[in-house]
Amino acid sequence: KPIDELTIWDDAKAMIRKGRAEGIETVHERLAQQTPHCKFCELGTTCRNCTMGPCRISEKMPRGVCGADAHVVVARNFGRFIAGGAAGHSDHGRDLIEVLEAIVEGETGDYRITDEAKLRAIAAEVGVQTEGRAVMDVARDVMEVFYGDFGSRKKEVAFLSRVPQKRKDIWNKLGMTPRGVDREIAEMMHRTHMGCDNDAPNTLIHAARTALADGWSGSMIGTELSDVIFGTPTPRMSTANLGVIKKDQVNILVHGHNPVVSEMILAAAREPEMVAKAKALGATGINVAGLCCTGNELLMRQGIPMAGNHLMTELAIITGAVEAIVVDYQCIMPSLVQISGCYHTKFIDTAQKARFTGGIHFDIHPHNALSEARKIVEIAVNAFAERDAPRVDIPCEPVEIMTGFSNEAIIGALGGSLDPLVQAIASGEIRGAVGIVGCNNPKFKQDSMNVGLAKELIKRDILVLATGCVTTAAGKAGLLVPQAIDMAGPGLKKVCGALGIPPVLHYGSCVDNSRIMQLCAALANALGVDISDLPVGASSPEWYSEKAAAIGLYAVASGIYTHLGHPPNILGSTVVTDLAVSGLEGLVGASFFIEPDPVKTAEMFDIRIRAKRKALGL
Ligand code: BF8
Repeated sequence: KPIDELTIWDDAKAMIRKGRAEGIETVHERLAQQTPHCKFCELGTTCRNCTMGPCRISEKMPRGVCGADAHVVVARNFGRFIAGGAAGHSDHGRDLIEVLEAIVEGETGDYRITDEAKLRAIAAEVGVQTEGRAVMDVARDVMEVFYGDFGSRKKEVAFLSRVPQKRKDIWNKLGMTPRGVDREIAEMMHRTHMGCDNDAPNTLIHAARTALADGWSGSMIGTELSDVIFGTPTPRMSTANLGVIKKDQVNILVHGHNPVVSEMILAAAREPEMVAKAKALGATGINVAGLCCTGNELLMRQGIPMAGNHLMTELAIITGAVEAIVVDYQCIMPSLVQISGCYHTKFIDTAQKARFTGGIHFDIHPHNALSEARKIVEIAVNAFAERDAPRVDIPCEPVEIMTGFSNEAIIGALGGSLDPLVQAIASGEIRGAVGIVGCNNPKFKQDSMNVGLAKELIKRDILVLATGCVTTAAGKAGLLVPQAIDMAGPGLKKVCGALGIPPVLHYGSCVDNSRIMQLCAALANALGVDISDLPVGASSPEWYSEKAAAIGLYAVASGIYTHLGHPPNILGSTVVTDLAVSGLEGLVGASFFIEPDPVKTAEMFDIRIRAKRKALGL
């Protein structure tokens, strides 16, 4: 494809061009090699769950060797897809519980409880006594409650305390109430073993329950404990695009998802002795910049600059100015090892569960995190001396962005309660809100949908909350600064202008979609309605990952009308597809819709929001 069709960004185009000139293969070349894809796999009608197969279902061969039809096969595949996403987010959440345990047990001096007030607030929500108790005692009990969420002994996960009763009643009736994170994921694997759940709708109900365990437990625990340990985000300014990589500095990119390691890298890079070492080698300092969601985590809490989203990760290295890329897990293309090898860049992996052949491995745990982080930063500093200066090309100047919109920060800005927001929605100045979340996918012109949809929605006085890889897209497009109100409709312009905030709010990483769920639940509770009654929506325009599918499904199951820019691999089953795009509406009060055009998508949200407002009497 011509480069202009691959991305909307000049910095990306420049680096794709440079990569091609230097003979470096990226995701775009590999997609071309893999196209056309297997039609059976695209439709979801291949089954590899046993060795009587593998089977492919078609009109000519309507049943697999075991007798499963297309509906069963598609539902099984989709169920496992969701389980993969829920497992990723939730295992991330578990890692935060383990850090909390290390703090409580005195096994680490590198991490601490930074936001005690938030810890106590969460404790109260999940039924832990707080009054008159020492912080470590409260933390220990919270830890036990959250570990319990991963087990099999509960009827429902702890944060269902946040969910409106009407929604919980729906889940109970449908058998969709999430009981335990690991339990739902394991049961999904069990149900999709040959000879178990051979009724597609029944499998999908459990897929929704598995996704809900992610959204209302695994991810939510990840967000909330990250705030407790590293601080609850507050609004601050930062910068984004490849211009955040600095020619005269030691550049370290942190990539992945969990702040547990990247926070330590940042702390080590800020130590004066480390900066002095960098200066001794001729650099002016050490620059830690973010990619993807671990970038979002550090952007939200520490304001580090964002080098890029998913499709920028390879391109960032092609600048030739990256000394080290330090990764934890998820969304890290294995190709980054090869591309790093084309430069002086050190590729460093840090998690036993996410190792990369050819990477430098550090086994990081709560008890050794900062000392290992120092070694990593030292490797990066020393690599500065190996940089090949003539190959360095940083293609642009960074743009400003505003970040740090936690619910606590929003409520603070509103004067202590959600009432002003409720009033702005009631008056129609803010007609509704849509969370735009998720990824890049090389099948889309990079960020064309992410940015296009955000612009269309704010024009219509619909507030946008951005997380994950949409963040950098919105930021690069100038949507994450207060001046972006000039692109918004009159009502949104007035409200955001008065508060000094952008019409597109950065709400965090992908696990932080739990912040959006919490906000929706709080709004519904404030109005005495269900989440499905609110004038809100969710969208993942350029999604690619299992995690994004899990997010979409927990949003729908929570009652939020949800857009996807392209369908999951379910079109081989009319039962599954019909349920996803219409049948779920009758069950949970929301469904998916698939639409590749941003203007048409905005129109669909507009219609939905109008209907919801009318039903609320607004
Ligand atoms: O969890 S948005 S490409 S980085 S999956 Fe991955 Fe998608 Fe980016 Fe964050 Ni979320």
